[in-house]
Amino acid sequence: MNPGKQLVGVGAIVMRDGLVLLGKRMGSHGAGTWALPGGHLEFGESAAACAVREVREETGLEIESITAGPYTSDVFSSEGKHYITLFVVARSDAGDPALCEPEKCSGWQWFRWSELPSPLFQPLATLHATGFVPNGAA
Ligand code: 8DG
Ligand code: MG
Repeated sequence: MNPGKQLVGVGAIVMRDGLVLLGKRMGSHGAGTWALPGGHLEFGESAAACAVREVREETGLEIESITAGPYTSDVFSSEGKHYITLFVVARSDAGDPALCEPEKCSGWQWFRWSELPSPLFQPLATLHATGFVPNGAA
């Protein structure tokens, strides 16, 4: 067991024209998988504020109409990590996503929720498998 190692992450489901924004992870656990923009919830931070901050840091995009989504619980056994992921759903209406952290992400792309690429980062795969569909998804 790994007491005290459970962490909270936020995954931002950023929608535009019915599509959702994903980036391919590099250099950390889940390397090579497609993930939502997101990251660790900081002390005292709301999930919505974390989503705004992480999306801005990672893509340069601004998000709005932020609503709370479901959460998932995922154990990454080989890394000994256990994450609770809080998902938020938001919209981004303008601008192209920039590769602000090229050492962490190899590229951003828009996908239909019904045609997500593979492999998916585990928390997103878990969420997708529940049948959850974000509002406004094509
Ligand atoms: P930070 O430490 O700067 O806050 O995070 P980061 O540098 O953006 O690292 P990250 O690996 O992108 O995210 C931190 C953790 O958040 C990641 O190790 C696992 C967790 N996380 C989830 N779900 C999701 C998700 O859907 N997307 C992203 N990007 N991270 C997630 O638990
Ligand atoms: Mg991140």
